[in-house]
Amino acid sequence: MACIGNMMMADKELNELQNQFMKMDKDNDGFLSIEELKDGVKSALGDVFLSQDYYDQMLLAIDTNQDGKIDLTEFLTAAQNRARALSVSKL
Ligand SMILES: [Ca+2]
Ligand SMILES: [Ca+2]
Repeated sequence: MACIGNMMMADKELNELQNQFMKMDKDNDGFLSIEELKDGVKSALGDVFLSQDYYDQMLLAIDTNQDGKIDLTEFLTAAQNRARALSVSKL
């Protein structure tokens, strides 16, 4: 697995995110496709409508190596960035 050692994240939180990633990865190929991302967001947020543009932007933001799919490292980085943004906004 890619090095995520310098992430300041609790093991429990990391485990939960890994579980979430595996749940979203329906075909178990180790990557989230845009379709799997959509399904994951839908099951997390309920029955909301988000435009194709929104998902395209989301994929662009998360997919740092630009291979068109999201690996675990990218997923964890995105989750951590979001957590950081949330904690900053609370200050
Ligand atoms: Ca997949
Ligand atoms: Ca990628």
